Amino acid sequence: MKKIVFTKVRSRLGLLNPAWKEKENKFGVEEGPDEVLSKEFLDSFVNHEVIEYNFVSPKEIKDTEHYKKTLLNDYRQLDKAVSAKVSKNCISVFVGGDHSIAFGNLLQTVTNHNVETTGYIHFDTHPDLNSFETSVTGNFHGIWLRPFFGKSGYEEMDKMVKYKIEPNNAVFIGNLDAEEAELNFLRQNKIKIFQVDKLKEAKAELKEMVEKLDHIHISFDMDIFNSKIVDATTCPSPRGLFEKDVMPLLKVLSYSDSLSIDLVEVIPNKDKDGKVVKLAQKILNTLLQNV
Ligand SMILES: [Mn+2]
Repeated sequence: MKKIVFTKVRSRLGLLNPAWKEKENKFGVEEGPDEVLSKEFLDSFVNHEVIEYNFVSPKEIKDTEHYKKTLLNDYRQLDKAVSAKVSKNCISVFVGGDHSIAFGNLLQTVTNHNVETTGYIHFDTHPDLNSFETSVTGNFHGIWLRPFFGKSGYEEMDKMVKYKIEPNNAVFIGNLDAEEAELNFLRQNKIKIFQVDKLKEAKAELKEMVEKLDHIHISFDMDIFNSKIVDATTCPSPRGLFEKDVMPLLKVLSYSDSLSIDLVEVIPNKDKDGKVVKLAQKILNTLLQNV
């Protein structure tokens, strides 16, 4: 049985300013990891280990330069802590926090696995592919993925990413709500996007990837779901998907021999009846059912 290393990243550092299309800052996404990875949930996995890491609060940030330096420093520290425990043969699961914490896990993936035979599956309403130049908000939660495909506009950060993901091995799933610069970047790199009307095709594509590739990294943002079922998240999505759309795809992915997973953007203090936390746990359980 493979060891699962769960990393709790208590962070909302990806949200320096109110999120895109949101009027004000929301607080509490940094409390997501402790609710999703409750003791009861963790105890159901026999062979597991837990790493905990707290990021600097955005309240401490003075200006853009300070923001970039703080991000760099936090990700270097996090990388040190995680590298000591995660290897090629483990399943690394990062739970956030805002989506940018996934930078730390994907860094592990491209370092520990051969990128030529690694697939990247992004479940999200947003592509997170802005650069520091094109981002309207300047928030790293909309930029973090860019260095894995191109340049983010912050060289030091880009240098941390030693191997890029093959655009051919990347798939985006969700009813995208994206900025023009991000859509252009996706088009230029010919990255496949599957919205709700193409989920049959998505399932076939994921099946092929599971068979063909040695490793699959799944980055799962809870805002892929319709705001009717998930509103306890930073950017609720009125056009988002439902459980019946997403679960069959996760089942297919659970058959991969080697996985790494991010689960992000749960805000417990807005989740009055605990439904969103339960759904987040169900997603992890579905992906990890064959471990
Ligand atoms: Mn998102």
